[in-house]
Amino acid sequence: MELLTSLAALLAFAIVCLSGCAAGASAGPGGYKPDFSHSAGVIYDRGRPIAKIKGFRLKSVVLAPGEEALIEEWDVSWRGGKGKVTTVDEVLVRKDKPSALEVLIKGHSAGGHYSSITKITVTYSRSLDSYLYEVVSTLVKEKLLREGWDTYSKANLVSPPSECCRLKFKAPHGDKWKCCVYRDRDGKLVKIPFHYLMTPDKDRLYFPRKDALVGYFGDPEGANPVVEFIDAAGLNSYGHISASLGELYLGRLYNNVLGHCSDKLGIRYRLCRYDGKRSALIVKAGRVRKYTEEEKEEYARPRFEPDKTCDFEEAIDLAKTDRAGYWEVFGDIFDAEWCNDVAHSGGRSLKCAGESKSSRCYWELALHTKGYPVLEKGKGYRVTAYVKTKAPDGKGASLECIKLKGGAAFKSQPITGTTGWKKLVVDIPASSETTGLQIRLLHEGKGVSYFDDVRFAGVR
Ligand SMILES: [Ca+2]
Repeated sequence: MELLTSLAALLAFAIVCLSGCAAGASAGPGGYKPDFSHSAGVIYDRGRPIAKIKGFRLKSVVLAPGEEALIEEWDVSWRGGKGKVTTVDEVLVRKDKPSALEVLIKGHSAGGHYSSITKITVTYSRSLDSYLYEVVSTLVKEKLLREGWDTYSKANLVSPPSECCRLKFKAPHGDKWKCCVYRDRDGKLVKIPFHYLMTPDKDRLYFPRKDALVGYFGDPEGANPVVEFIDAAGLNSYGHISASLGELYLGRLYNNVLGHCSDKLGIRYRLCRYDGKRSALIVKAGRVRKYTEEEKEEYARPRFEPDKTCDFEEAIDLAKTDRAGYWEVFGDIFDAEWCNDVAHSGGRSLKCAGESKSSRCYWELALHTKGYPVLEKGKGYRVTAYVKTKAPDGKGASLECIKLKGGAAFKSQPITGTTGWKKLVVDIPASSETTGLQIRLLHEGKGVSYFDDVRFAGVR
């Protein structure tokens, strides 16, 4: 409870200067000296906007003087669960001197079961050459956790919020950074490569209570956003990281099924950015999770790159940053597999099968990977694939391509009956605008289809 007492003291006396402020104040002659100001919900440094305050959110957050915003959206509310703090009671901004600015946001949950006070102190660190957004945030249980006494069921439980911070990064899908790194409970740096699969290395990551960090690293220009934990009282924190989608969540661990928590929870952390040198050391020291053979099999996905013939020989590399697209199966999924003994090229292909005339299953290029082909404006395209079928009954095997804008669908002539390898062709006429393309390898009916060597190419 020590931290909570000190948090209360900090808030009660509205102490402006935390450790970050000390770093800013120590900037000597020749060092950067910030001049923070505030007007109409915007925080400025030397007249340049560095963050916009919208309720519990800070938007377009700049992490170092003169840089572009790295954070698109930073939500400092206690989020998730029925007890989430959604109503803003008060937003106060104060500045006692040019080197520090303080934002105080008070709020409560619907029904008033929980209240929160979040204080963000903005300073500048000369040693990091970064702004420091230091956060002290408390959650207080105001009343009984049940909505009523008459029914004593889990449905009435007003569960405490599960998260206390969410960061959405500006660069979409982690394009700017090589990996995410965090410090685990043993004090070791763990590296999470960026690919688009939601793998176990990205979920429920446990932090030590103090001196933890989590960030996106490896930007050659040295703009690496980092959260440094100072203390987390009662949180048993874990970070729920959704690294591949360019978002980072800081959450707390549920204590038990009843969702009880202490009367007060508190967290203290700061958001800053590390330069290229510091970031490179962290990337080097980080170790990637070792997958078991079972996990490797479970998460294996055939990879796809628009400028190569897709021969279904290789999977997404879980141990490295791999931004290639991949294929997933839909429909009657239990009848589909990545096949190791039938192939048009190499040794592998994708198999779809059906048990009845109405069966339908297909492999589709997963759109959320952003690894799909793009149709340029004014240019025609041809998509081809090879298929081998044992399809005695039903519509057969085909290749289907769907434009992401407008949804126009183009389907090849279906292949029915039992055949050797045949080529499927889809011609896509020139578009009036640039758009992505969804590709499906479709099997309809009773029987089996094998697909291989998908090719996407522009035509004159
Ligand atoms: Ca192959």
